Amino acid sequence: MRIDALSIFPEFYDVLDLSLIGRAQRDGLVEIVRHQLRDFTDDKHRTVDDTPVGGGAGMVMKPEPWARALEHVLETAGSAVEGSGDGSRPPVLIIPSPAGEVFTQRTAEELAGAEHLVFAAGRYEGIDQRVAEWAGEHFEVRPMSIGDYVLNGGEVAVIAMVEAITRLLPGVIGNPESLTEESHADGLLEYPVYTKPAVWRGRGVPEILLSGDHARIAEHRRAEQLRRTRRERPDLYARHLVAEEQAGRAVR
Ligand code: 6GU
Repeated sequence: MRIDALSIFPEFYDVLDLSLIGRAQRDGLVEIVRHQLRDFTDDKHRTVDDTPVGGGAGMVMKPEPWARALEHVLETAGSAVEGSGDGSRPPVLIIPSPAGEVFTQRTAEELAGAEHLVFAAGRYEGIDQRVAEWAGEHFEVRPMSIGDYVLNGGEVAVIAMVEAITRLLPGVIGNPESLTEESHADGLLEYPVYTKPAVWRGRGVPEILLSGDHARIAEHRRAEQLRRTRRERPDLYARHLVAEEQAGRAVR
């Protein structure tokens, strides 16, 4: 997979060189190319923002540097991305925005199947709307939010999305079983986990986990998943009940 990440603060993306994603890059499983948006300006002050047309607070990102930066990505990635050039899918352009579609585990799974992702992190009050319209001629454009709160810019959201997507790529995570057992993999939250010692500061682990009875342990964990999801995420729990009913399974 090829990822291009654009920003006026590309240094934010340095954290992607750490830990599992850092190793995935060194192993050639994913190539992450960072770009400084200001390199695509042509004035002395490398200006990327301007006042909003129609008035209002704050500043808006000018369209031309974004178009030039994205054209540069299309040119440089054209040869680097497998199967690009003719007949293949256009790159996906993800524009982080609190006004976007909410990014979920399902989105991460979908995007993990893409060949080429481009992340355009804006600052200020956002990017001139015409950039997304223009980009639709060259990219599959996806405005994306990572939740119902406001960040100062898209960079932290890009890091979250890149991590959620790349950890799903084959070979990034050593034990792929951990992907199927984790929260959200099956629409439920993960069960609580424990390690040794069996009693710590007067608190024991659930007795059944020490029994060696794998069927009963699985049953216990499933019940814990349901209990936790019902308590912490009634929205997910309601969806789960509907899905179980539709699958014709009895619901406790
Ligand atoms: Cl993707 N960007 C910004 N600036 N704020 C956000 C967000 C994205 N998702 C939630 N809040």
